[in-house]
Amino acid sequence: MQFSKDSIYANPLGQVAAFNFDEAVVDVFPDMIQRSVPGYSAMISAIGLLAGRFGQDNSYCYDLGCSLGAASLAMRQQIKAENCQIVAVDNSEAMVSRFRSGLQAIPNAQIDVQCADIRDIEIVNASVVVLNFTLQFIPIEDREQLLAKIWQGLLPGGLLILSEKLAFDDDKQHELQMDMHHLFKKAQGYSDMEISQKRTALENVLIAESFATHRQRLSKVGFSSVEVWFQYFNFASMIALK
Ligand code: GEK
Repeated sequence: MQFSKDSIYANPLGQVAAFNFDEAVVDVFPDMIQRSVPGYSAMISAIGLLAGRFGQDNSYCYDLGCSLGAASLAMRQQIKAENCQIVAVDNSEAMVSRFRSGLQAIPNAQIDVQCADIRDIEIVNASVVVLNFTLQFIPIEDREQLLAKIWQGLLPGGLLILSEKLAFDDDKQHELQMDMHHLFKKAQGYSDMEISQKRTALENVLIAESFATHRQRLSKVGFSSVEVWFQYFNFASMIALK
């Protein structure tokens, strides 16, 4: 599949429109996420390993907000359980159609790709649920209900992997981590203007919360244990056990 280098915000834009996962973003998505999310590849590989460990026979593994399916494909490689099916869901038509065409090159991937809002789907008989940088795009008021639905759909011994950009309650820490992320993006070749225009585009679209807030909400809906297993500046991935 052909993808391009991300230069969406490389030229000055009079008015920066709110970020949205359209065709233009899909065209550059692998490059964009790799150069914007510190540790992205490491997290994707580990999601595969976790699914290999937690995937149960005759169950589903959900990849919610799957984009082009990186987490689904990593899980597919590692799951050894019998009849353990992957359901990948995204509400961006552009993402879903590109993911589906990529899958044609991988016979027997057996990933059920659905175009839907993850707030509207049923979650049943799940051994693994992945929210890899997706919850941050769901309005805050809808997050608890979505996580409660996931908890209910998980089997005993089930696992939720929740990766998010984090906010920090301490202002100094928050500034430092944001600055370090800025430096990370500069080191990946983004200019100050690109970084700043992307930040504007994401304002009110990506709403980050602190680990304490995530942990509290996950516990409230029923998860028995929540820990961070990976963090690189203000990007973290948590595992929540049913
Ligand atoms: C990866 N997980 O490569 N319903 C369904 N999908 C949604 C919704 C929603 N309500 N809101 C946003 N999305 C991927 C990366 S990207 C993260 C995930 C990023 C989808 C949206 O269309 C996009 O594809 C994805 O969530 C977020 O492991 O770009 O920072």
